[in-house]
Amino acid sequence: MIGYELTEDQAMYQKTARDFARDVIRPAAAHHDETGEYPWEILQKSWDLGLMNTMIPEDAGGLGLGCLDACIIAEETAWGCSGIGTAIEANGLAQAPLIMFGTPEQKKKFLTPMTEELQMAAYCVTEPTAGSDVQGVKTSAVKKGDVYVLNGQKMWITNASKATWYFVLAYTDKDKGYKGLTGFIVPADTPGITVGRKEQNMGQRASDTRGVTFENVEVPAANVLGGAEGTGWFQAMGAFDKSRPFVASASVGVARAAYEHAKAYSLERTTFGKPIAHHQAVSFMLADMAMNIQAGRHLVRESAWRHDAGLKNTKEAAFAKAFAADMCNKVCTDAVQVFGGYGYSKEYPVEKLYRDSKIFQIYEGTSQIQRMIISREILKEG
Ligand code: CS8
Ligand code: FAD
Repeated sequence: MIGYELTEDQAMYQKTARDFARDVIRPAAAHHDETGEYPWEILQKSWDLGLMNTMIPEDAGGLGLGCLDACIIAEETAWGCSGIGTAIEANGLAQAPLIMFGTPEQKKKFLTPMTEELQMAAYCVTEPTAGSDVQGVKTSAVKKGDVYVLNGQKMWITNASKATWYFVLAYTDKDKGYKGLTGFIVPADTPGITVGRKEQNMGQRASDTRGVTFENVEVPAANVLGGAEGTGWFQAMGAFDKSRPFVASASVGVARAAYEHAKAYSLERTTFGKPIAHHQAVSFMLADMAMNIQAGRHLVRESAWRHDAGLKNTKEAAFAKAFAADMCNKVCTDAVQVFGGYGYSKEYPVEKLYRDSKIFQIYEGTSQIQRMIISREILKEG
């Protein structure tokens, strides 16, 4: 049976998130875009409403919501401002390896406090010389007695300077290839950690992106995620199967915002004696936007549904991520087009959405890498 209706609970999360995005996030979006100021107050309100950390399991004190629920919320939050949305969703990404692979003790130690007060976390995988090629990371962890000593440099880390703890991927045995990678939970105040300057990004400027350096950082063996060396690769990749659907959903939210602005403007702006919405070239742009946003949303929901059902969703998560990111970029470009000269101005909302959209084709695996994943998965199917 296929059902497209949201459950009562999902409709409630959607409404809560939609109202919050309209009343709290959107009015503050331009300020955070201009200043790059981290949106602490908004995050606190979002935490108070239960819109953050939604997938923390009930036995660790959380709501234990599914990936589909998180996607429904992420679309709304990103509709309000995807820079603020990314700050929120980065917690979901950092928590994903712990939720999926952490021991009960690790979940209690690092996830439960996030249900008791506002805390941020970060997922530290990318390095200055290795982004798409995760096996190319150089960070190492050497066991010395009861601790591992971490050395290396991570780059482009969302929430880096705000996080209480990091998920860090490091080699414990380089000779074993990806089977020599281990995941660590590292408290951010551990001596030897240095956080870099805030990157001045093109879009999503409310979000905090920085490098993080680990210099002889001692991490207790108890913080090896899942308790076993050599399982980090599967933790890092498994996390993407959970996070790519909600990142894709954020792209749908940004595209929806751009479409709504374009549609409203096209009904107000007149040329040649009629609203531009009634010129077919414009109305077809709007039609394509509406159609592709809906297609993206369906891919998001199917990929998240599979994850929640315990089915492998690597291919579907990549479908959703690639399609929604590319779709969002096209919709935002066309929204600028519909606005004409005004679309190019910072005084009008679509300029920000256009800048914000670009990162969706880069982070969480580029659009090229998603196609690489899809092609591998479909060829395996025979
Ligand atoms: O390198 C992998 C990859 O995913 N690259 C992209 C990296 C990426 O997405 N980075 C994002 C960083 S986080 C971020 O940007 C955050 S944005 C800010 C927050 C936003 C709000 C949340 C790759 C390209 C998929 C794989 O590379 P390869 O080195 O070629 O490895 P493979 O040969 O494909 O795989 C090796 C083995 O691992 C198995 N595998 C691969 N993927 C999976 C998943 N689940 C389980 N197992 C997996 N997903 C694969 O089958 C191989 O197994 P074999 O038995 O060896 O055949
Ligand atoms: P590269 O891997 O060097 O790729 C450069 C170009 O080559 C891309 O177009 C890519 O698609 C293409 N390319 C590479 N290999 C292939 C191939 N085999 N076939 C075809 N094309 C290829 N990382 C984290 O770990 N945690 C975070 O929280 C995080 N947040 C981020 C926030 C922002 C704002 C940004 C910009 C990045 C963030 N990242 C994060 C890193 C992000 O995931 C990487 O930037 C991304 O995966 C690409 O890696 P790269 O920048 O090294 O590009």
